[in-house]
Amino acid sequence: MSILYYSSSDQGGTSNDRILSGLREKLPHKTISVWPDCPDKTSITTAIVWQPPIDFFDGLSNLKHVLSIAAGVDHLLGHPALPKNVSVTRLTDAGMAEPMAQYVLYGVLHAQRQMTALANAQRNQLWRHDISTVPTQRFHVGILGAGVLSLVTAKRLVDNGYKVSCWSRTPKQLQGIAHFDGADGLEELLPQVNALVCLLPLTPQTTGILNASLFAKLPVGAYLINPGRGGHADETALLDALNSDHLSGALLDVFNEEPLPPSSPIWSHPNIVVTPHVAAPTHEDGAVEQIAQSIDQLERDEIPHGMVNRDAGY
Ligand code: NDP
Ligand code: OXD
Repeated sequence: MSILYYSSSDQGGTSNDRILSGLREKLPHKTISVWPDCPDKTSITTAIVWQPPIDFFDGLSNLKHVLSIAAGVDHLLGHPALPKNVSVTRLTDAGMAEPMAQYVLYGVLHAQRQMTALANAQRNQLWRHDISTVPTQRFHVGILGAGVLSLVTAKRLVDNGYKVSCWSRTPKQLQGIAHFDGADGLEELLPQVNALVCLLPLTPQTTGILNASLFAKLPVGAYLINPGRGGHADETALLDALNSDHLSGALLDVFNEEPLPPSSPIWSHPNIVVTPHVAAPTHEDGAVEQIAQSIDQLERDEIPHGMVNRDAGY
């Protein structure tokens, strides 16, 4: 088995060199080439990638497995040249759940303590003593997603006293967390929440889910936290919902176009906090450990925990 490695960038402080050297240390008997420097493309059976370029798969005629150096696989499943017959495996937690839970907790505190209104008051030298806070046990956080990152995040919020509900495609029983599923479940959940968190994968079904119709179903003053993917949000509809004061603010980590272009009105919107796709960067040691384990399982014809259902899109 020969491996081909490619990563588009050192995202969120993650060092690709460190992942690569970690993989070489962990898999000493494997040949690991770094795209495009690959003398014999036909020897490659496994690819380890983040955002592979358009011609990455050219000539990889014996490719069997592709492993994502990320939790999301939209960068792969949306690739027009990804061969149909290869397996796709992603990272599951691998050190990302903790920073994600922390990021969302920060956003929820920001929303609950009305930090958007208070920061705007400071800019205008206004002593806004009238701004009040919803008590923690009544502050309801709705999380779109009930997967690996959502559940750790939900538990962190519950542990901090918040009322939490998760929404997902399939029904579930969750301890201490209310659960909603399907289109009807979403309709029921949205009007109840003070803050909405999007932790969905980007699939054809979830693209544009944060749109004008969804925002209209949220109560006035609700706050949006999106560390999922930029493609989940209709950014124009989001700006409209903020400008009409239907939404009180948003914490956004992901955008339709990344890096967020200088011309985007999102940069300077007083009610938006922008972070540059750093909510939960890939943890180098966690990624190396899990990728090496998945390769080992794939070689033994076992199904790794992070094997993606290509039909479902995640
Ligand atoms: P999982 O696959 O573990 O969880 C996905 C959840 O979304 C599942 O609960 C799934 O439902 C639900 N879901 C999928 N499609 C639908 C749908 N059509 N309707 C309703 N629910 C749906 O993913 P992770 O928790 O590991 O990661 C989630 C996403 O977080 C990643 O795909 C990535 O986009 C993003 N991410 C962002 C990072 C950042 O730094 N900003 C870092 C890491 C990840 P069900 O349980 O029924 O299958
Ligand atoms: C991921 C990400 O999906 O970093 O892991 O966005």
